[in-house]
Amino acid sequence: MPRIVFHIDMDAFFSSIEELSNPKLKGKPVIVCGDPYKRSVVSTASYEARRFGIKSGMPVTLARKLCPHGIFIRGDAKKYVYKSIQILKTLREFTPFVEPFSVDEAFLEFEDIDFEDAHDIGNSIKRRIREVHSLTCSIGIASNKIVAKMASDLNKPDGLTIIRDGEFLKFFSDFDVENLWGIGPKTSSKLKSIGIKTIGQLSRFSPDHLVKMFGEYGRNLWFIANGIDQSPVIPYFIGIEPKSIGHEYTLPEDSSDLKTLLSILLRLVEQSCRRLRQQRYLCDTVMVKIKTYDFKTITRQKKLHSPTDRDELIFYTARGLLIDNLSDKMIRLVGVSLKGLIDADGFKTDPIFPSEKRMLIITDLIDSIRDRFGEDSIKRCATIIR
Ligand code: TTP
Ligand code: MG
Repeated sequence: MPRIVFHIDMDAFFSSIEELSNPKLKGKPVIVCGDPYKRSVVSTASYEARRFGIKSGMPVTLARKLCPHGIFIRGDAKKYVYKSIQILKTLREFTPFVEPFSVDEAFLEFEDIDFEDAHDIGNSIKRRIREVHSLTCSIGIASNKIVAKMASDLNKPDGLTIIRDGEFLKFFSDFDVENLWGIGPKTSSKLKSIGIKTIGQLSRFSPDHLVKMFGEYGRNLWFIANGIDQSPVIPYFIGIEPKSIGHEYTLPEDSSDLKTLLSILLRLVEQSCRRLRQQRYLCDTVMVKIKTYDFKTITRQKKLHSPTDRDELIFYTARGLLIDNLSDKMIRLVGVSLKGLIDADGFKTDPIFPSEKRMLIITDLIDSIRDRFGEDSIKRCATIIR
């Protein structure tokens, strides 16, 4: 029997969890965002709020205009990740082949079942998630990941969509190419420039021609447009290694004041390094992200002399990257990402120079004060913006 793949996507995940914590929110236009009183963006919105045009990624100021009676809630990542892990446990009751895909998505794979069985299993999963977690999800079922993923989006919320072999184009032929999973705005506009607007048109286009245009990726495009995909479902759960650790910050007001920007950068470095140490990693590359007032983003990275988890060393590199890449444009957002993570255990060496020793003692002290009294209990003067 061919394999059958399920894609599970929770409905309005963050806002549904908020409704669980406060049942009075049920049926109301709930909008989960960063700090609702500062300049932040919408993470997600309940389906009631979406009727007013609220979308993920939209600035909160615009969301307030579209939905003035909306209930704006500051998101709580820890709560959502906790729930996400609990849901994965429930999914594992059905098969060990569960691949967590994002905070609210997972792929499941079954062998030795047909689409009739898959339909029943899909309904059982929905029932079980409702029973255990009081949440709804949408499920797509197909014989591969790409088609299952696209199917789960077809009947949201609380949907169950099965796309059997050979039916992909029946469902998606008239969809815009940009709806194909994995296709970004650049690829879709390049396709449109040669007259390929729909998935159906792309599926009929010559794969060789696509290879000429896009290299080997062109052949993939053709496969995807025909609903062909052989990527495996990779089950994993514990010990997921992060690829990077980072933080970013949208300024309350655009600024080009170097002191302010460096102060923000230092705080971001501190936050990132603290997570690095908590998770017992060192990093060997620092990346800085700068978004200017006109939403143009640049990222620049630099490899360190040796792997570290020390605020000062990482800030020194991050500061250089920031200063070298500032123009006269006002800045909207600054971000820091620490990459090339390696296990700190077994790599760390004791500092030789007194200045290094001092740095180590101070960082450890700050960490222990924060562990005991909270993240904001102690601050470097340089991170306080006046
Ligand atoms: P999604 O599954 O894309 O959205 P959703 O679960 O809220 O709604 P849907 O019913 O359409 O699936 O993303 C899952 C969560 O990830 C979402 O609840 C909030 C978060 N998220 C962001 O924080 N920013 C974003 O831009 C997006 C798309 C999601
Ligand atoms: Mg979702």
